Amino acid sequence: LFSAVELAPRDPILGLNEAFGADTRPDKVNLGVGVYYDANGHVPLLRAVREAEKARLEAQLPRGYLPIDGIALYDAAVQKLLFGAASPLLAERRVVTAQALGGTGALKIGADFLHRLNPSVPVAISNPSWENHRALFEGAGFQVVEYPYYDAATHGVDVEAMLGGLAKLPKGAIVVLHACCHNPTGVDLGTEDWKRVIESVREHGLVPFLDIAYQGFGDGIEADAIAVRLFAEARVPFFVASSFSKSFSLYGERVGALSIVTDSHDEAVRVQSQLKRVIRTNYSNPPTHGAAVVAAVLNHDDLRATWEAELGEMRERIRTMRRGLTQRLAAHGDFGFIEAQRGMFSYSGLSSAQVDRLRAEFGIYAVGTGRICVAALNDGNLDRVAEAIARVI
Ligand code: PLP
Ligand code: TYF
Repeated sequence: LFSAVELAPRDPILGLNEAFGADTRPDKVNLGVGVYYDANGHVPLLRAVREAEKARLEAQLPRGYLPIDGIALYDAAVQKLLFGAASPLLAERRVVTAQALGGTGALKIGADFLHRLNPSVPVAISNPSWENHRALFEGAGFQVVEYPYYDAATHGVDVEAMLGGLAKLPKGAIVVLHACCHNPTGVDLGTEDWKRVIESVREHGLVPFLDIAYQGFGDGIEADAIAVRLFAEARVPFFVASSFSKSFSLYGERVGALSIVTDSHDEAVRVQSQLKRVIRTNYSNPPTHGAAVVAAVLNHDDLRATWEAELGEMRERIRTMRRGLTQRLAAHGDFGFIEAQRGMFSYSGLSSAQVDRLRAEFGIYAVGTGRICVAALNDGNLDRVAEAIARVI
């Protein structure tokens, strides 16, 4: 049975983690995987999460199955975070939300559902995009193509090229859009750019699939939802995969959601029934703990205020590290783009050979494309990282 099975390539990012773990140098630094580390280099356990967990533990609840689409209070809280509490879409009950296994699980059930609707359309992802986007949509049976996005010369988005790429897609094509804090480049569309993208999506009959894995890491919870809010106003059907892995530091608990915006409540009821079928045949129903914690925090004023403050601290710390790296590299060129980029990542411009040298000579791990996770920098490693980068460029 297995004699002809070939060895699969390692995930380029998660594979780096394994190499980092095996490195015995005490001053090694992992700028590879997209995880937020605190000032002491640890993955934080947020105070809001700790308090909600304590209450849950004390309540000694039974462990029955959840509904197929998860905890209703959680799904409702996700909707308010994404669309805004006062959104007419929610009042009109046009949004279907299902708890999912992280942002990845949300993308996957969305992809499976879309494939049942129309398997022959292509899925367009940004060039470049998160490594898993292509593999995930190909795995769901779609052909995956790219639309232009990053402009290395300006360290920004080439909006004209992007719009040109979207205009070439066939009607019904699915367009995966990073709603904020683009992974891997750290460069986002501005509000006016989003409006043009939405016009193009409408004009060419495309199906937008927003991926929002870093809400709160750019400018704030509300500000980072701008793309979702603009699409909501545009009266087009769209998908949103959201994740609390980063914003609640709950990576391993697999807490995310898929939201589908439909034209009417009647449509929403039918879409929900089909989405539940997709979920049932994948994993039956989602796990309880992470979503229960998130729901408790989001639905409790004090806990929510604590979480918002903690998320703000994470956002600010990343900004401070961006500024610090830009300043330390100033003698070697204009690295102002690192400070201007948003979210956890920066496309540093380092070549694959320079990244190799960083790892071999300095024990500093980055993705081969030059992506660095700024959220892994701290006062203890910033000087060393800046000096090493200066040496290899
Ligand atoms: N989408 C993007 C753009 C990401 O960077 C990530 C990161 O992990 C995900 C989705 C998946 O999130 P999760 O870990 O919740 O599955
Ligand atoms: O881009 C990152 O580093 C994060 C974590 O297959 C990640 O999104 C990376 C690869 C992967 C799953 C998660």
